[in-house]
Amino acid sequence: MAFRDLTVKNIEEADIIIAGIPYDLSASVGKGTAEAPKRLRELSEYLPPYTMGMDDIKPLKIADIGDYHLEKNEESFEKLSEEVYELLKKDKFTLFLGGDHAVAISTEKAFIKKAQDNHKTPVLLHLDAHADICDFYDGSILSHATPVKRAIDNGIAKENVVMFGIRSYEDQEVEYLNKNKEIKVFNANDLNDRLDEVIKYIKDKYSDSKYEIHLSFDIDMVDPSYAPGTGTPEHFGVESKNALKLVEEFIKDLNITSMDLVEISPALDVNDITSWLGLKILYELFYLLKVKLGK
Ligand SMILES: [Mn+2]
Repeated sequence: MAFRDLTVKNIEEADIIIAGIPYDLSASVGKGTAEAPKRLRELSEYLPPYTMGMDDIKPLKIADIGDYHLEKNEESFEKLSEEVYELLKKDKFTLFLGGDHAVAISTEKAFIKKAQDNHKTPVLLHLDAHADICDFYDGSILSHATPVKRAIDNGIAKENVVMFGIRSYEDQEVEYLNKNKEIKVFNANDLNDRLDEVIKYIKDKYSDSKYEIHLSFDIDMVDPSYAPGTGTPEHFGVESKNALKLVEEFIKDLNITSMDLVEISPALDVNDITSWLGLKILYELFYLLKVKLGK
């Protein structure tokens, strides 16, 4: 049973929701991320529901609703976005397991709409080695290099897009980021060398309850020595413990209501260490969500 000792059948009884989006038709170099939801579920059967600090995660109840279907055309991305929007209306923390980063085009569109319904200001925290702010990439607007640009097109204000761990840029991204300085970019060195400062900046800016926040976590933000199983590895990345601390602090103190975990490729992995890294991070976050929900 996936997510051992944590799952319930009924969404209404669940504290948080998990959905897979096994799609990798837009990855440019290495592929295989479509297998990640399945592999993460398989490995989770072996992961005991305790944190590093021996805290019991079991009071947190998870509904794993299975996988969404996505094809490489605009209709399919639109349909997924509508399905995700219906799911987000349940008003429970929702975790999407990709898939390549293109899946966030749909999840973020749904998130923006739902935040606006709630009269909240949507915020996107983009954790990645890459800015993913191309307008058009590999002949498509629906690429894993375009989700942040699509989120802006779909109504998120540029000053409410923040990037973490970035260390690789296309020409068009450099041009766009130079022209739009309100998009804050922290590179991998910023996180490794002054993590507390970065965390404080974000908490000072986004702790107000008027914000609703989506966390998009591309595993390639983490250094490839910890996370080799990904299609576009970039060296000099974020240390795994710094990645953990960053997302822990965000989940603890910010109004994050949805999250993507994307770009894990089991086929490119070594002894599943990248999938395990994703799962270990998720389980620490599950515990923090449990505490936050008063369970
Ligand atoms: Mn990405």
